[in-house]
Amino acid sequence: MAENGTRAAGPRCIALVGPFQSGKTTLLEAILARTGAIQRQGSVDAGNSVGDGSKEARHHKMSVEISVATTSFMGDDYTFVDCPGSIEFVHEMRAALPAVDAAVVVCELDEKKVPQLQLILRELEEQKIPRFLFLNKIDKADATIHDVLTVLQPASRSKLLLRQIPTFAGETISGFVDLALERAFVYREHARSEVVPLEGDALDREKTARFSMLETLADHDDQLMEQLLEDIQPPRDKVFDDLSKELRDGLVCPVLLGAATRTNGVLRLLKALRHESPGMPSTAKRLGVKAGNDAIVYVMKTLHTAHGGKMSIVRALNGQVADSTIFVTPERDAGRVAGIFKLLGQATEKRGAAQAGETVALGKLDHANTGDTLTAGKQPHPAIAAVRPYPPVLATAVASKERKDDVKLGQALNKLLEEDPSITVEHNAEAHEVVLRGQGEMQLRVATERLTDRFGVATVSHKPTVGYRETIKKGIVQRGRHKKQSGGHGQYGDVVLDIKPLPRGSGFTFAEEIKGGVVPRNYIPSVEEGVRDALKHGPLGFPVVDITAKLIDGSYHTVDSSDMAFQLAGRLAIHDGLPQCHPVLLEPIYQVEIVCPSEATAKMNALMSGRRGQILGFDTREGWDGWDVVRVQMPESEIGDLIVEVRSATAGVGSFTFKFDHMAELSGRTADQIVAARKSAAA
Ligand SMILES: Nc1nc2c(ncn2[C@@H]2O[C@H](COP(=O)(O)OP(=O)(O)OP(=O)(O)O)[C@@H](O)[C@H]2O)c(=O)[nH]1
Ligand SMILES: [Mg+2]
Repeated sequence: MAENGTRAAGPRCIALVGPFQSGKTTLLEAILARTGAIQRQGSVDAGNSVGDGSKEARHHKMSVEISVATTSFMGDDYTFVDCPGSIEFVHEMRAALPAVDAAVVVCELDEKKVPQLQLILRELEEQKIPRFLFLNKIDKADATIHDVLTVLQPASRSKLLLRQIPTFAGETISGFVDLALERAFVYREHARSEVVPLEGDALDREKTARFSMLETLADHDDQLMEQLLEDIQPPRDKVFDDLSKELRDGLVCPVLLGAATRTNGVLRLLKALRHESPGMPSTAKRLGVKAGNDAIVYVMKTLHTAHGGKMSIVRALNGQVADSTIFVTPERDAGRVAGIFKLLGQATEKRGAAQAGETVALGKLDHANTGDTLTAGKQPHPAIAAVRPYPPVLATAVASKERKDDVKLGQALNKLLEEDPSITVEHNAEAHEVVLRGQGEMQLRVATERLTDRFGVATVSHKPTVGYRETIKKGIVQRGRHKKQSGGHGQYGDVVLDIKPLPRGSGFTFAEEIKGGVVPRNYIPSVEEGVRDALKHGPLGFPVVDITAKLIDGSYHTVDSSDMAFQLAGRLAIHDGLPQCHPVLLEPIYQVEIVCPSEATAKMNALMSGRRGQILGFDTREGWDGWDVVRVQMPESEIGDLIVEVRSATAGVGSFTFKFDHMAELSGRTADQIVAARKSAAA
């Protein structure tokens, strides 16, 4: 896999990323049509595109997972990884990115989408992935197109470099000039653009734009800088060399133009990828892959298909992956490959061994997970990346519609988590709930759809139970006597408890001070058991905390007393005593840390006060120019759908993390409503 001049050879893997709905899946379709992998260019709107082939993606007309398709162009294989743009599915992109050679960031000239673009570019910048911008939907653009760099530059840390400028027929864009080639093209729908003479006004504009492109390149090339200063035209090869070198080093991000729906600008994009994007050797270096004979692959995605079982979409980073290869990770055996497949979206085609650089699906690697670095042989290669999902921000409780599916639901959830590691499942034993946590409403909706469509378990969802508690404000000394005389053997247990409130966070403590054996020692644990049991549902209906109960007195009967009778006596004392102790509701308060662009900070402030939030402070966000951190304390019940509002106030980019802080007393109308709701649910 020698590098040919500056051009990389061999298979390439390219991510298509970008803000929501910018046209990534349409661009993939256009690329596949242009390179002959498909006969006709389908569309997302018509529901016949190669990407977004899953039932859920078709249904929502948006990408909800990566789509992977391999095609060939001028003798090389290219695998494109079409990533969802929605922030809720960002983990799909983040997990796939480490193994790609470069990314094409599909964007629009829309100021509102710049913060989203910034987030995505940030991810690429941090992972050091060379990137092109593809300014899509050029068919809808008008003369304001001249502002491209002014609008988009703030999103990028590296310098944007305009590679092409549009040419006009009246008000509409009819073609473009490629500034590196110095050649003018006129777009033709679904066909190659036509070369036309570069003359007149277009030539003048080309000269100016080309000069500023060269200036940008010269920032990192002194020799070019001298040539520019001395008015020497640099040779075209030199310009191309600089373009690819500076792209690969992440110093510049070239901007290309096009319209995916019309296949415009697609061939130029492919040529730029062919000439400028790095290939496996550079990517292996970036990832620190230690070359040897063993096959090394990185798992970009895990799928459970209806017919093929588990599939791991991998990029081969080194060596050759043959069928039946046994893989290991640094922690465990990953399994034996059963089938190697070429992917074209949902379509799979069995194929032979995969070489380094190729992106394929491997069948039945039972213990391989997304993000794993797998090695054939006994010496596991260290993980090339560790992409941890963002902490979840929204939760929903799910249950199988029919009891008989409970076991099946458990299995389905395991598969779901394998497919989407940015979802977590928690079993709330107290509320008998299975709580799914994830990145947003749509992701959780898609997750429940998958449970039904892919894994065959119909489910119902509801809001997860908030962890309310209750406690008491004053103490009492309370007797509990259980006495029954029903024919033969009777039941007798009698206790006196000294019940007192404890400071917040103390939980429950049981003590005893029995003198003279009025309650025999062997019954004392039963009293405690009864008390603990009664505390599970206090007078308000919630678990009781922060109290102590001390057994101070009681009596027994030599024949009729039993463990059961003393348990009941303990329960009775609590049951009768607590309502007189001024019970109060406790609600969980969380420490919430919101990150948002500074212009949204004031809105956050208002949002927080509307949700009983207490602002603790503001700060600038470290390492993030123009972003703030807002620290708030907020009740758990108010965090429920907070993310929805945070996103709508921040063009989708704001987010937060939260952790439990303390329990706080809650009284008044809100408390009454919560207690009433609990009572009616229990009835
Ligand atoms: N006018 C115009 N519309 C386009 C173009 N490319 C895509 N679209 C439309 O934009 C919408 C979104 O296209 P998609 O390809 O699904 O966008 P995406 O970036 O894959 O969306 P997500 O994956 O959900 O983020 C669709 O209605 C497309 O038809 C284009 O070049 N011009
Ligand atoms: Mg898409």
